[in-house]
Amino acid sequence: MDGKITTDYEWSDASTYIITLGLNDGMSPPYLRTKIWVKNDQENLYILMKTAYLDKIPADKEDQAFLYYLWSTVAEKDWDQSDAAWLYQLGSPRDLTNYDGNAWQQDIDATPPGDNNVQGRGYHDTTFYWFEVVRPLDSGDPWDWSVAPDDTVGAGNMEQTSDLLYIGLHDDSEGHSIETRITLTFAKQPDDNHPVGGTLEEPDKTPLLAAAIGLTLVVAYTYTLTRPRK
Ligand SMILES: [Ca+2]
Ligand SMILES: [Ca+2]
Ligand SMILES: [Ca+2]
Ligand SMILES: [Ca+2]
Repeated sequence: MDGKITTDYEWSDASTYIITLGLNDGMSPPYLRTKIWVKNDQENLYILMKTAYLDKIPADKEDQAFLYYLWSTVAEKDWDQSDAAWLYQLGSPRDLTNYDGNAWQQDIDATPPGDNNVQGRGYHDTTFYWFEVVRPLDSGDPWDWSVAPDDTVGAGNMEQTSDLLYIGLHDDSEGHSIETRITLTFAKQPDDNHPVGGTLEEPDKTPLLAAAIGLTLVVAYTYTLTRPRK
């Protein structure tokens, strides 16, 4: 998890998609075209994101990437639980919780204290931001999401006030997030040992419109842990 494609095969079995990040849940510019590599091994979710920033925002070593999830413990209610993986170019990744609509708390500072279950980092070259992240599907930590193969997260409830999953960049110098909502479905391990897909979907950018016409992305099952190394 060094923030880049380290070897030819590291991300070769992942599904790839193009999404667009923006302000206001992705609706307003700057629009940042982002390629996503995504896969799971039934224990962890792996994401690599490559974002074109040139001419849209100035390159900045403080800019960060994130994946966060807001959900409710009561059906059809507003979200009351939150979990985020936050990635830096400089410094260690953070595992967050207790979002109040403005600020997050680190799991390790929560009561009772949780663990940092996030790995990953990023960097920028002269054209792209690159961020790589791993987070468990179910860490056992009360301050993290708990998902399983075959689950779908981020689809939203009827009013889209919970079950919300976001991915994006945090422009620290500007104090705002350039992001978009996505829906992830985790593929199950197939019985016949052939890869199967799940879906990752970018909802329509129109707020409160349930009908999603966005991109459908596939979260492939990965054999990274069992495949012989070259
Ligand atoms: Ca890597
Ligand atoms: Ca945690
Ligand atoms: Ca957390
Ligand atoms: Ca910046």
